[in-house]
Amino acid sequence: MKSSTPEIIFDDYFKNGVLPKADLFSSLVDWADEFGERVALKDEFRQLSYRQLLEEASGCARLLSSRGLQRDDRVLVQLPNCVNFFIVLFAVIRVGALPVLVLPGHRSHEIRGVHKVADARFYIAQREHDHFSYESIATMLIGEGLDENSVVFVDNLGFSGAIDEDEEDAFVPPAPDDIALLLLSGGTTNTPKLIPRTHADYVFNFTHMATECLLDASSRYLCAVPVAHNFALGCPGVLGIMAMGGFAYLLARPDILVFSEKVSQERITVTALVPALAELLVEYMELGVEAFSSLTLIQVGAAKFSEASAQQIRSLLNCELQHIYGMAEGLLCFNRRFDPVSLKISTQGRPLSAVDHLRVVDENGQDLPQGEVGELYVRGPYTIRGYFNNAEANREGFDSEGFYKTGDLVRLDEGGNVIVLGRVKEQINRAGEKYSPADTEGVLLAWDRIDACSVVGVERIEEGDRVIFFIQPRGQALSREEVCRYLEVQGVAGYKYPDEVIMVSALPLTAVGKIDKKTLAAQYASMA
Ligand code: OOB
Repeated sequence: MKSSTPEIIFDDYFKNGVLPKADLFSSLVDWADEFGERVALKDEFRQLSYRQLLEEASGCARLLSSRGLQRDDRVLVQLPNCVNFFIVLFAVIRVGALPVLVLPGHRSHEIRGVHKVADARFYIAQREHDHFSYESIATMLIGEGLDENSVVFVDNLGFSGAIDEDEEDAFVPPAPDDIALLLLSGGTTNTPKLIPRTHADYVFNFTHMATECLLDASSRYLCAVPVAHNFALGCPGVLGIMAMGGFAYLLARPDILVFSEKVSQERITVTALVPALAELLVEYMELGVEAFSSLTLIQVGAAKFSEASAQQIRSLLNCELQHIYGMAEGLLCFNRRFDPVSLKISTQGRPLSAVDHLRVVDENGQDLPQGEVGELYVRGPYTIRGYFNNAEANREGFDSEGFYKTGDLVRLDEGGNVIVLGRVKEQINRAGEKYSPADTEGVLLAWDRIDACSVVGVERIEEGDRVIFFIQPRGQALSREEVCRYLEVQGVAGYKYPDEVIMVSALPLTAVGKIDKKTLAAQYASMA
């Protein structure tokens, strides 16, 4: 399937040799040739060499194909960090189908929304993870029309089997600008947005990140944030590590004790963390840093990380700290290893590619002079040109020249380093997990105990957004516990639950009659 809105500027990335003529499965074949018996991946149950990964992914592709999976079909993949994730990812890609990478924390509410846009043919999950049974999600999907035989629980399957040369030709190799996978956008609307990443742009993304981060075959990566997230998957993430012949350990739950145990057991050299986890790590390291002595690089991204904590990590560990400002839509900015310390502490670094085109604009989309604060617009070789199957989001989210409107408020310093200052988009960022308040508001408004409500994220650098539900109840006041229980029954992901619930008799309105969130946030600040 071709990605949308082909434009000359994007074709030029191929003509000028910026984007590689590569695809993901062929990359795995190359890695298996080059790194063969080296261990590529490990989780709490098993480990796989590059060669074994190729064999299992090929076996899984044949199995899925025999169950009816076809080229261009969308496949909802809901797996925790585990070896199976990569077997399934490469298998689906091998068939030419499109994996839709949903998070293990998503529940039926989110998956139903994604399924509506993706119109998926298959659901692949682990039967149980973190005390939650994914069978309930499968049942919901079957109720929505998914074929029972298209639900695959991977823990019951073996994928091994030698590669059968005859069957090799059964799968047509993709073109470099075909869509390879669909990532999820944090969302600013109540309909989820799917982000089509092409083979060429994603291979570019992870190989260049790995090179720029100076990774090599001796690099050992601990994957502690969900690998379905672009950060851990390809920035450089597990795919970047594999492109260099390194090793990745996949941690299914981000528990700080297990994290530290694995760092020392597996002699981990590099890891990626969201600020909330990095803060926990700082606290934990104060008890002793011996367990972390193998670490040479900690990447922190997905939300703003405070300068104070960045300083603290640097002073506790003899290890590089790298800010990464990125987005599933593409653009990646980060500090380079040889940047001066002051830049590493106070900026989110420079773009990955010399041809990433960053503009800082005012509210009318007009360019601002260098150094001023405005919204960041970006266009470049690995930034998408449009969402999957979503004309409305494409009209709003991109300008007429194909620039993606990030919704982030930034300033660029003279050296082109980005400093993220806030956002103009209506989005909650809870420890790196993003979502649209409008989505949760929709669920709440369907409840007959609520007349009106507003979900407000109050930005707090140290802890991520604090999420406040302002509720105008119909009748009796509601407690936070009652609200959380309601969200759970509605199948809403746990990271969307409120930190506080405040009852109000009326909600303030703006001049045009919308709920005035700025006033609510100011009222909340004055209460604290
Ligand atoms: C990463 O990707 P997404 O798609 O989950 O979220 C993107 C948004 C950005 O637009 C920005 O609002 C925020 O997350 N963000 C940051 C940040 N990194 C991301 N805000 C402040 N400081 C940072 N360092 O979050 C993502 C994707 C790839 C690599 C790293 C992060």
